[in-house]
Amino acid sequence: METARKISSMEVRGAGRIARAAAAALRNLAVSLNVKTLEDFDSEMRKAANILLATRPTAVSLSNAIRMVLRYSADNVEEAKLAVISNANSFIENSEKAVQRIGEIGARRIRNGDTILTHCNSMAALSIIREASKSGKEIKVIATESRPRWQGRLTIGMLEEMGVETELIVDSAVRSMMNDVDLVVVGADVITANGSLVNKIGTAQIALCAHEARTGFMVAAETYKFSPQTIMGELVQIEERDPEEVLPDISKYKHIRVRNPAFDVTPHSYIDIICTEVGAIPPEMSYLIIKEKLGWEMDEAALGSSLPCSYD
Ligand code: RUB
Repeated sequence: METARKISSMEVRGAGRIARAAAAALRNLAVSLNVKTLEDFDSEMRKAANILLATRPTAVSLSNAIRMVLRYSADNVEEAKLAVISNANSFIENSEKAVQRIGEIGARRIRNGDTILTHCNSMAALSIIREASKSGKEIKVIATESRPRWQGRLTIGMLEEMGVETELIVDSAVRSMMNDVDLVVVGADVITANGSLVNKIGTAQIALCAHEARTGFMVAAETYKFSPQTIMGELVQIEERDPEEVLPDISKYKHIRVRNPAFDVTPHSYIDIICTEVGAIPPEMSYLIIKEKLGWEMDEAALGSSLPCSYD
C-alpha cells in the first residue's frame, strides 16, 4: 500500500500526520473495495490496518486513528463503507481542529519577548508558536537540527514562512543555549498513563537540561497521542531505524555497531504542562484523559484484541 510505504520511508512523518494519512488510506480503500460480503470487507480492512500499524511502531496516534476509523457496526457492505468514510473524515477533521485549538491554548502561556526552544518538527508545537506570533507577541525560536533525519530543517522552513525570528543549533548545543530559553515546547508521539512523554530522540536530554536550568517544559499533544495500552502495563516500543541513517558508509567498518533509536522517554517529573485540545493539564492528569477521552479503548487493550470488530 502506497501510504504505508510513505509512512515507513518517512515521506509522511510526524505522529499527527501519519495518523491522518492512515485514516485517509483506510477511507480510500473502503471506497474502492469491490467485495460482496461483510466478512470480506472486514478482512480486507483489517489486512490494510495491520500493514499500516507495522510501519512505525512507536506512534500511538496510528493505532488510535485506526481503531477510531474501524469502529463501526453494519449490516451490509454499503453501510460499513459509509461508516468507515464518516469515521475517517471525522478523525481527520477533529485532528486538524485539535492542532489549531492546542495552538490557541498553548499560546496563552507564551509571554511577549519569550525565547522558545523546540526539537524535531511538530505541527502541534508549531501551532502554539504560530498562534503566539499571530497574536502579536515578539518571540524568538531556537530550533535543533534533530539528527539524523534533520527534521529541524523542516521546522526552520515553517518558521521562516511564519516570519518568526529563529536560530538553528546543532543538537549538542542545547545546554549551552538553555539559560537563554524561557520555555521548551515539543510535540509528542506518545503520552503514557503516568504522564511520561515519548518523542523524538534527544527530547529527554533537552528536558533534563531544562529541569536543571529551571526552564519550563511544555508538551503539545492531541488527546489521541495518549496511550490506553500503557494503562494495561504495556511498554511503548521504541522504533530503532536503519543504521545507515546515522552512518551511510557503515559497511566500511567491521567492528562498529551503530544504534539509531528514533524516540526516547522523558519522565513526567520533567514536564510542567501538557497542552491538549481539551485543556492544558499537568502530566499527572494523563490517566484521566485516557479514561475520559479514550475510555472505550481500554477494554480492547485489556482483552488484547488487535483491532475492533466491524459487526456484531
Ligand atoms: C516526529 C516527532 C514529533 C511528534 C509530534 O518524529 O517526534 O515531535 O511526532 O509531531 P518523526 P506532531 O519525524 O520520526 O516522525 O505534533 O506533528 O504530531
